Amino acid sequence: MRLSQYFLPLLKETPKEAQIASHRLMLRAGMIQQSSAGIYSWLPLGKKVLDKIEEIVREEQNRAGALEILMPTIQPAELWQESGRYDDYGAEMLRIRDRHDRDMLYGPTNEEQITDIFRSHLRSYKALPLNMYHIQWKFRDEVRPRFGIMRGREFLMKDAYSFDLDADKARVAYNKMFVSYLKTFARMGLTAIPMEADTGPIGGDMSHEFIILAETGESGVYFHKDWLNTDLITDIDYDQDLQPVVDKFTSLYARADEKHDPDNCPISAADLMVLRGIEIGHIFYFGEKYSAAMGATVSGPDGKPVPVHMGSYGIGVSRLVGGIIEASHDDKGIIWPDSVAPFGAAVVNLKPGDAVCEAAAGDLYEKLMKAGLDPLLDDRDERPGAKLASMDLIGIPWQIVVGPRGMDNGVVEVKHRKSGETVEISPESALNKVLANDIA
Ligand code: P5A
Repeated sequence: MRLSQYFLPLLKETPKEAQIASHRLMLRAGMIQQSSAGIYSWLPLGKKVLDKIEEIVREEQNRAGALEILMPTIQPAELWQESGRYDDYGAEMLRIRDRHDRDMLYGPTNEEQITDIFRSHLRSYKALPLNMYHIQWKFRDEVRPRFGIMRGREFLMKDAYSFDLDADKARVAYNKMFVSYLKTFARMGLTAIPMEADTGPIGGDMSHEFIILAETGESGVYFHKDWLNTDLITDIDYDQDLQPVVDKFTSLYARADEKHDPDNCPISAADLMVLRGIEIGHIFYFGEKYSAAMGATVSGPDGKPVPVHMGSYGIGVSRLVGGIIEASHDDKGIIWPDSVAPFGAAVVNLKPGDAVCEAAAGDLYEKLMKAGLDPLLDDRDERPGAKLASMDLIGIPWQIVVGPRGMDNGVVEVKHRKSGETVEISPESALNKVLANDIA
């Protein structure tokens, strides 16, 4: 992408309304624009990152055996009256009436909708296990939308729903999602700690929140200090018994604040960390709560109908954009992990119009593009300092800077955003270094 042909409305001033780094940086980097309280447009750079995160989530859901579907944003009130949540959900639910005076709502979550799909088609335990998910916008009329997309009113969620014959089998489904979440977040460079949590309006008796640590996080968290040295999950065989893996992760103390009882804490004060964090995912087992209320039954091996056991599993896809920035930035701007970076590399031409610089920058840009790195070419007519600062701000992992002085000596400058490493080498060596992701 040539920056001169892109839409990247960078802000020079720090926006006053933004209280935390991720919100500030997303506005300054031209990623989002507020439409109304807690509701945002995603501009090209922001949309690119959002899509990359969504794709990692999708790949890992598919790998764990979940099937992608797409349910609507607008749901009929009847379904929620059946489950009893239409009244319970209160003012957080955006209620709508259509032209036929039918009560509708903008979905804050989809347990009822998926239960309705299940009961319309499935009658036998032989169709189980089944796990279906979608990645869809939600609306919750939050009392205090804040921190930009972090606590929005409209936000993108991945929500999966599992169906099993009994509690033991539902546990297998829960474990698959538990482990796949650790893998999903690790791919984004995040260490997410699963914490025992309350179930709130979703219901049920078992749940874990996945929390990344951040000073500006909204959740208080209590956990064993060894969590800070836990290995990230890499490869998983979903056909094996995952209980030992889950046990390994849950044996180490970790509680969301509402579940932590200081008088009955099993670990010593010396081992206990008390910090703040951001909830990026939340999984629930609620058994027959919705299936019993809505008549989602299957005939078991003995032919008798039983309500299916269900769980639901959420990831805050749009919140993750902010979460990753909170976890990875410095005073110059964002530092994207490679896996979600909007562009793999930037070529900065310090002197557009100069034949030598243009040829060298253009050549590097073409080669990076051919290699599939999705590069950004900064060909704007701007001060060199401003160009370099904006590349740091938008956090591209590699920058190759082409300037007239370097070209006189046959060199360009290569900078690695995260390590700060800077070297002057030939354009060819620069290309090889970036393609090899060769950090000194
Ligand atoms: C699980 C999937 C649920 O809604 N039903 C379907 C269950 N869980 S949850 O914890 O309420 O939400 C799941 C994740 O969505 C993100 N999230 C938000 N992101 C941005 N703004 C919000 N207002 C918001 N509310 C929830 C969180 O990451 C949460 O873990």
